[in-house]
Amino acid sequence: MTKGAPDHDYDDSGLHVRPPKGSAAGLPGVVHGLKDVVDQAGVRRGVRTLRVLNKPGGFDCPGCAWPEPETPHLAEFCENGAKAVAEEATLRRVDAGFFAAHSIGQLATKSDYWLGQQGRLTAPMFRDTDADHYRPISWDGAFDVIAEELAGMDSPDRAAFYTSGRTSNEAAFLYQLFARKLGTNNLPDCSNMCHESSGAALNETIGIGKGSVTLADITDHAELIVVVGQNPGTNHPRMLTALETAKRRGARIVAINPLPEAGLRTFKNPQTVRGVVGAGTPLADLFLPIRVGGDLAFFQAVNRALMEADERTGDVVDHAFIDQFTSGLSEAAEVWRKLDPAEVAAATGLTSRQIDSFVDEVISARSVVVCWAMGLTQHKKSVPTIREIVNFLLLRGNIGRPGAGACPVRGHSNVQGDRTMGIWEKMPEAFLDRLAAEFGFQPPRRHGYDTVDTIRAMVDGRIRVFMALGGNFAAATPDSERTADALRSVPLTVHVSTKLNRSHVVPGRRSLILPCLGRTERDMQAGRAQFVTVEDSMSMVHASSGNLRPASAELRSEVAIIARLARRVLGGDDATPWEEFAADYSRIRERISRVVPGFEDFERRIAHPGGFVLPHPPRDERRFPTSDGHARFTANELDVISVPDGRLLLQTIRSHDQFNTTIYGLDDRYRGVYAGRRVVFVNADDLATLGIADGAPVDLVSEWPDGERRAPAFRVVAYPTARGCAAAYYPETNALVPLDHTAEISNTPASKSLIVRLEQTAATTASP
Ligand SMILES: Nc1nc2c(c(=O)[nH]1)N[C@H]1C(S)=C(S)[C@@H](COP(=O)(O)OP(=O)(O)OC[C@H]3O[C@@H](n4cnc5c(=O)[nH]c(N)nc54)[C@H](O)[C@@H]3O)O[C@H]1N2
Ligand SMILES: Nc1nc2c(c(=O)[nH]1)N[C@H]1C(S)=C(S)[C@@H](COP(=O)(O)OP(=O)(O)OC[C@H]3O[C@@H](n4cnc5c(=O)[nH]c(N)nc54)[C@H](O)[C@@H]3O)O[C@H]1N2
Ligand SMILES: [Mo]
Repeated sequence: MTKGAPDHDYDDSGLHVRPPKGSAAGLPGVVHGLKDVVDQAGVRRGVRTLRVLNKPGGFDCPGCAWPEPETPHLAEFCENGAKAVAEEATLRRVDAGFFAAHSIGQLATKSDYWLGQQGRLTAPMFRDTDADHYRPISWDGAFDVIAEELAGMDSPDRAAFYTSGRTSNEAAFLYQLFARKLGTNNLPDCSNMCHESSGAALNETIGIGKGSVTLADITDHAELIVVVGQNPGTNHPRMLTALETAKRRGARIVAINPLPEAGLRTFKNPQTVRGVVGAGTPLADLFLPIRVGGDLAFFQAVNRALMEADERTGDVVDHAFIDQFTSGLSEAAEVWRKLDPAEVAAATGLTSRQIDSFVDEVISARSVVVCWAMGLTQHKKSVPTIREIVNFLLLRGNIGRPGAGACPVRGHSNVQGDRTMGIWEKMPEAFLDRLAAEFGFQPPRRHGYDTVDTIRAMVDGRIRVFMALGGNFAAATPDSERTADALRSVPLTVHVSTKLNRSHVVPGRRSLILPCLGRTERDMQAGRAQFVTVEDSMSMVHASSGNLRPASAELRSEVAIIARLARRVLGGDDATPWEEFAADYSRIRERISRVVPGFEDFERRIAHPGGFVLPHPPRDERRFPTSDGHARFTANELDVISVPDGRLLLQTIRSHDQFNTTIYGLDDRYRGVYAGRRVVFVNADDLATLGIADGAPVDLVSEWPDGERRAPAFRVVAYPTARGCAAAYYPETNALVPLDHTAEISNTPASKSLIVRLEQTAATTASP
């Protein structure tokens, strides 16, 4: 392969660029969403599906984890939720004939977009040792292959069981039980790449790794809502409805982001006449175009300013709250006192005027909610940054009262629930004790591998079986080429999936694809319709049941797959009633109610439309179950990323037409990019300094001690991002992220801070 030549198709030949949009959603949003549904699923199936989306008695949207309001709109979905549904409800099929016609080698040259567009998987498929093609296999045959490989391991830690956050509570609970009965805590999940930094920071400082607000805190109570490191217009569109409600009753909104994202500026609510035909609601009162990675310095500067204001007036800091509920303020304040304004300016790219106007907003607001997502969690210093946001909230007692608190906005629709169910490589001892008591066995106590450690173990030949319950491990993880090689060396990979994706085409030496039901589909077991449960970003647990005919009669539910696999592997002597669990999911919920705190009386409470909320001690009673029983201020040392001359700090983001590694289409309407994805957004002044023209073809190159990494064939787009920064889409850019470039403490790939150089190429190398 020549330098810079694409290793697979790029679908970018028609790429063109227009000015970015100033507002989000409105009628075009709905039209785009509905078009996808009708194209893929047909009119009748599409309408049938969307009617029950996010409604009591219907299914939970397979898109994001934003909560549903108590009284849902007539159509409680958004453009991107509709696209997520269309992907699943599609009438296209990937069947045995498809695999006979396409070798694995051929499929590996296809783009992620192409792979996803082929449709739903229909039958179990098996790649025998180093074979060119997948061939059909029976379900029993597939379970035999897995059982045989697991039986050949010299230690249960030679297996790793990945989970992606669409998995239901019931399936997740069984999956972790199976892994632990087998004897391993190797339960990596997508959360390791997502909100792990939030969990780590919140666990340490407030004693629970989940957000502390409810939807009403945002819609009805908060006086100031800070949206930092998040692009809700694309990734949590229904959040804009909540922000609009807040705005209309007089709340203020501040957006902190290196990019002027459309949804943060004006929202045209498609559910209202005003939003469809009018000018829409302006959302952010203040927009701070911060530099990538500048948030720790920013919040330190703000906290210092709040302390100084308090020294003058005595009423800025909530002394009563701090005295009664917190510890560690003096150590934190010591760091703020030493803060160097020049360093703050370098890190944030903001003027002191801009920082002061934020401080004014904060002092005038009696209650503040801070919302954040991947813009904060995927940096080297993510955990200290989020701890610093907790410092910020604690200073004014902005936690555990109406309209105030921390709101890490989760990604996958049940990623938070999967954690609650035990999908974590280091579940607390108390959980393992209760699991042990309920199921009469000794779960392993040594911590397992997270996502990055799983890949390291693959590289070292320490993994014999890699199983994934959903997701797209090969495309979502960093260091794409090395990770693909690592996956190819694993003796057996197993993917429980709905759609074809990259992970299937960089298979282990033997590999299984096990096709499962999706959220939208009817799940019949033992003649009775089953429902599953999920937990949203605000700890609300509710039921979800699909209504569509399954894409193929051969599909099994995730629960059924795990239960049958567990029985086959653990044998007839295992006392767990796997068959009963598979036949009646209420039997699983009964066990969950005895193992997981907050789920008491689960079956009765889940019958309530809209479900129930899990306990959260800081939110409910200002109780902080930390190591010292207090909400903890932390002293976070500032460490400003220094970017050498001629280099940019690259963040990797989602376009408006994708769900993680699933590419819905090739447009990013809000940012003005059409018919292609290989673009890099750079500030026009930086382009002038670098001597690169808008539209120029470039390779992105990142430099590391173990060598360079290259993502070839991009086009430069002059864009109003913060100076010194750049942005490009994921997963195309994962090749630039070395495995060891991770956040401190959380070990999350730092895929939002990559120092890169743009290397001009003679002409575009996009596919012919
Ligand atoms: N339609 C759709 N919905 C989704 C997803 C999807 O792919 N498509 N993915 C789901 C998942 S799993 C997740 S985790 C969420 C992700 O939701 P987001 O976190 O909104 O997703 P990203 O595209 O990664 O956007 C990161 C945002 O943070 C900003 N940012 C980057 N670096 C910094 C920084 O250093 N400081 C600050 N202040 N801002 C920064 C970027 O400019 C961008 O606006 O969305 C979920 N919902
Ligand atoms: N560079 C960079 N890398 C990133 C990120 C980033 O911002 N930048 N974001 C990270 C984040 S936040 C996340 S969450 C991860 C995402 O990592 P993953 O969760 O592993 O990836 P997804 O793309 O969400 O997975 C999509 C696949 O899930 C399968 N699927 C869909 N629905 C179902 C279902 O109901 N059941 C089953 N069994 N399978 C199903 C389909 O086969 C589909 O191809 O990526 C991470 N990687
Ligand atoms: Mo995520």
